[in-house]
Amino acid sequence: MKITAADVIVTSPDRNFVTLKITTDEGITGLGDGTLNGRELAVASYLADHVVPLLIGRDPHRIEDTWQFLYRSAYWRRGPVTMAAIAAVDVALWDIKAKAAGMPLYQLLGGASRNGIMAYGHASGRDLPELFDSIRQHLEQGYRSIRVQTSVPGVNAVYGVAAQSTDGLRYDYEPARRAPLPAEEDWDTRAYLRHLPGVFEAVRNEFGPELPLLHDGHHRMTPIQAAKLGKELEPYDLFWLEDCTPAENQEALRLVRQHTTTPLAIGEVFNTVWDYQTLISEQLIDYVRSAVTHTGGITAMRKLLDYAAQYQIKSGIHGPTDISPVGMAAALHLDLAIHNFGIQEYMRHGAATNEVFRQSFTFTDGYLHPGEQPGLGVELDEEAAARFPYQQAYLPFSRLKDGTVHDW
Ligand code: KDG
Ligand code: MG
Repeated sequence: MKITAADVIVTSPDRNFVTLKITTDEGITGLGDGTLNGRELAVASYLADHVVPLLIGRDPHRIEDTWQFLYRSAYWRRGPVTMAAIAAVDVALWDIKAKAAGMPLYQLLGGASRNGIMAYGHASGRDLPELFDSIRQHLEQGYRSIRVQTSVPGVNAVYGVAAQSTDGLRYDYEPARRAPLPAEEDWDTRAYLRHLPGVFEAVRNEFGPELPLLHDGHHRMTPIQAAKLGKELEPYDLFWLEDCTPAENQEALRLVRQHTTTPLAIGEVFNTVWDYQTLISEQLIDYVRSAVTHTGGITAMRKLLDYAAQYQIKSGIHGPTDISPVGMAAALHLDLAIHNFGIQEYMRHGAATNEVFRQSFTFTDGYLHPGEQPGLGVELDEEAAARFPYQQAYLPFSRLKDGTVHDW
């Protein structure tokens, strides 16, 4: 089999997505996701200008060789743009291989290790009544694990609180904003640290001890602040505390870990196994948060998660709406196959996205399943995609009260 064409499709149904479609001389096609929120066109150019010419004529079955060739022959290594581009190629090749085999992709990864994939959804509210309503809505939609994000008194706009998006410019389901400039948000870590434990106490009192609860600190704390929060949240038995510090400093997690038994999840902004080397080998985290889309695809994620498994660290694959249905499907096949599965993030895409990307996965009683179609189980409707051209969009950023830029 030979690759005869590779097309980069940028579409913006509910938000921007970058999709690579690889076509072969046997008529089998494969899809890969290369979406990098707020920097989509950089990946589209990396693919179209630098990678597509290298793919034509290659044997699509040589997935490992193609991965190593793209990673090593570029000379310049790692980074979110490069690794998203490699991921798009890798996932499209796995899609082709599985379609050629006539099997759903998870079968090629070793077959199912479980019946379904436990997923968590994003509940949020400006105050407790609104937060409780949001949790109830998620339970009604079938979620059995819930991420809890809340406003902080004195702070106008907080990451993850959907009801605060009142400017009409944000996407429905995530914080990026269709506009020529990023939105500015405010932040006060001390106010957040005072407020959050009380919110979790109230949620536990209302919803009982069994419901798995998660929280995302979104990189905003120093190590000692994160240690304090982790310790104060211990009575509320979190499933995980995510991104408590900006973890490009892996050593910072040693300090957090010394002080708290709250499980820690990190890695949605990482893109290779090297970003986790200290975190995994010293058992400083409990869950790997990388996205298949941002970490070099299934080939690289499988190796990363196998490495994590040696240290009893589990998966918690990134699955917000900026991961396209193609990237989500790739995650679901991997989730089903690996032994050290932990949990899968699942935000719902909007109706327009579901029209562009036809999917075969199911969500029943808290569990996702990728379905039994050969390949990934996702089809791209290119005519529908063409109706939604790219729109410039940015993630917000934060400033402290005195005007200092802070981690968003
Ligand atoms: O593009 C940025 C989002 O993917 C990120 O803000 C979402 O933190 C996030 C999460 O945990 O889903
Ligand atoms: Mg996060």
